[in-house]
Amino acid sequence: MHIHKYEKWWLTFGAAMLIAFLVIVGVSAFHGGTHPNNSKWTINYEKVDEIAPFDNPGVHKVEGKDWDYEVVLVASAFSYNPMEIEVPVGSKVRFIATTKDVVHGFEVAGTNINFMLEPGYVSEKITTVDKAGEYVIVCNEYCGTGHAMMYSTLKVVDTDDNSNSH
Ligand SMILES: [Cu+2]
Repeated sequence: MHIHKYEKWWLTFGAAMLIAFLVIVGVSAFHGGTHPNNSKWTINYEKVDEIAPFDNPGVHKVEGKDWDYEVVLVASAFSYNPMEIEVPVGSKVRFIATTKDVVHGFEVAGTNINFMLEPGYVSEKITTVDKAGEYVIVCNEYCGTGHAMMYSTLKVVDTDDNSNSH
């Protein structure tokens, strides 16, 4: 069977792109830790304020768990509660988040912390914050007229306990 030269180039290009995309997806999933949320935890989105732990949003230090801090976060048009999150560098943090109204995003810019917040579902992520700094948290799901104003801040701070560099 004769295959035209250009056809061969095109087949090679197509196969190479397929391999490249699979490598990118594989590296981001298994090395970068990018996975879809399993969304097994559901909630009545009309009663978020009354249901634990969302009746007490904020940053909570916890004992006897596999993580050091729990960040309970409630999104609603067009803000996050809490407005600002502060955790010490090196701590293991469990983010627990949901929305009271429409779909919102929760992306900590420059990290792989990035959830979609869907009404009726709780999104979770356990991660270690190992780089000090101030990160902007943005809503990356268009949620209405105030969408562009919807942001928050994650401060990963160097505390006296674990700063031994100076
Ligand atoms: Cu938004």
